[in-house]
Amino acid sequence: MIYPIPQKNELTGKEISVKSICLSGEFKEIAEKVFNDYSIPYNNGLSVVFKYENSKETTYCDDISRLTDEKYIIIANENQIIVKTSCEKAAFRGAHTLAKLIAKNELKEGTLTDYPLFKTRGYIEGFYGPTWENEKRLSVMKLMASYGMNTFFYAPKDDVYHREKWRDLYPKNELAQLKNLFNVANENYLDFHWTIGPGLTYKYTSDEDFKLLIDKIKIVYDIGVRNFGLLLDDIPWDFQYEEDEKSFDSVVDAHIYLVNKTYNALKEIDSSIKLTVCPTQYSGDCNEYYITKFGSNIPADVDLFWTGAEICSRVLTVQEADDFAKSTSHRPLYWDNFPVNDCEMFQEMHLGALIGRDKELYKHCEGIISNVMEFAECSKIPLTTIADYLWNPLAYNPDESLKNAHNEMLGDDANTFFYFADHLGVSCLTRYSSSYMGQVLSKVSFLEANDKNEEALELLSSYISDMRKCLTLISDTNIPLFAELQKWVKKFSMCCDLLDDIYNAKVNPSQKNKSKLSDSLQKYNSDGTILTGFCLREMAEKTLIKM
Ligand code: LTM
Repeated sequence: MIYPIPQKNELTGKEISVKSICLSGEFKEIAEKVFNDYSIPYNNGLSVVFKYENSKETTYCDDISRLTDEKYIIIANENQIIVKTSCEKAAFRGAHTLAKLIAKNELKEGTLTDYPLFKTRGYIEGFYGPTWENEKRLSVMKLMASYGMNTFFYAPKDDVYHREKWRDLYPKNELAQLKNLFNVANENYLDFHWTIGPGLTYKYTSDEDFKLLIDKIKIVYDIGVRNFGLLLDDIPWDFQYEEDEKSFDSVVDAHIYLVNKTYNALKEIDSSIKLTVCPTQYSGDCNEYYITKFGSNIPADVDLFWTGAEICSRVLTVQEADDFAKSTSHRPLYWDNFPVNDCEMFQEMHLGALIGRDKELYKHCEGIISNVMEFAECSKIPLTTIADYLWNPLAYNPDESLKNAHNEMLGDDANTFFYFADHLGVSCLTRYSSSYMGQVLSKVSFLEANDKNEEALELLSSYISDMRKCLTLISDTNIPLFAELQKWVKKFSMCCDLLDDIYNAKVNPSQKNKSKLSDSLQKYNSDGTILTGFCLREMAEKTLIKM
């Protein structure tokens, strides 16, 4: 199985074993770059033609009744493979799929027709906390593009030039970095959106502030960016300046005024500019005064961010998307606050798969943009599942997608890593975690209840040994993913000690072992880092009671 799961995979004939290929056709160069990334030789081998075709077959998706520039068709037989697309972006997508099929030895004769269901699929660096290093940004971009995402929003709350010092221009170096980021996004067919959040200090009645805002946007325009965002989230609900207070009936009127003025100024610079806005009320029931008035009074082609019923929403539903569209005249562009773990979520590590988003949501919204964690490597795991869901929500299976994400990140170590990842599923999407540990510990209790103590101890001991192997693996801070996880690794180490003490207390219920278990339980509980579910504490407490 390859991810994201293609829409119509009818490659069901004879297996085609490919050692190397020979690329030709209009999009040969794009394909070459992709095949390079998968280390598949592309000079002497099976003929693969990346063919330009602008027809209904290559641009129209019947089941969603819309045109797309991301559709591709792979026609494979043992003598030749043809990839038909109408443009570069679609060729890039087709090349990734073909390369994955070849790399996994899954290529067969037949036809594969593929396109995404959600129109806008991406992520936003929009969290509070240390901004991502540029290298990390580039690496996440490449991976997400290979999973079919098409959008990146630049909005780090702690980039001072984005929010706190929005009036200041980027120093030369930082602007050059931004340009590099924009270029890499382009190379990977990701729409790059640069955003600004002036609302902490912006004076709505000030011509000077407006000029500063547009001048700053112009500088980013000059490096090539054409998509902009005006973010008014997490700013005061009352006016900061007397003049504003006198001039506007309410905050929403000032925000509408600013959005329209900005929109008109940007369209004057270049009519192709795209504007996205984040309102100050960005979650709720959709029928509140602010959001209804805001949405109804800004241009129809301005995309409107919405995080759902809550700031970090457990579910995103078709019903709510339709309610939003009815009251704001805009289909929501979801700013999905998963996997982000900033602010009060700082003790959690959100490594689970995306769940709780309706399968049919793609028909009712502009798209989904996921807010990431300050931990870039860690973010890749949930983001990979998000990319899968966004490409093909109808075929999306969270458990299988998560397994693939682990394989993508860890290769052969994925099975060992599982013993740790089992505990990192808690987030706004679910409070349920440690599902495998729960199964093992309840089996241990069951065996004990049936007087099969030896079997119970054997099972516990073998589980502890797997956990210890995992601990050795994840303690290697040379691996970037593990380096980011050290706070949770420390707690995992305490968890292994606690399991050892439970085991020893069961084997020898002495006073010494009792107090050791009691101490390590206390130590484990007093560390605020969130790791295992209740099953571990329950076993420790029950063991103590029995002693
Ligand atoms: O969600 C939005 C629109 N804004 C902020 C984000 O920047 C922040 O990362 C998340 C999660 O804490 N919550 C917000 O309110």
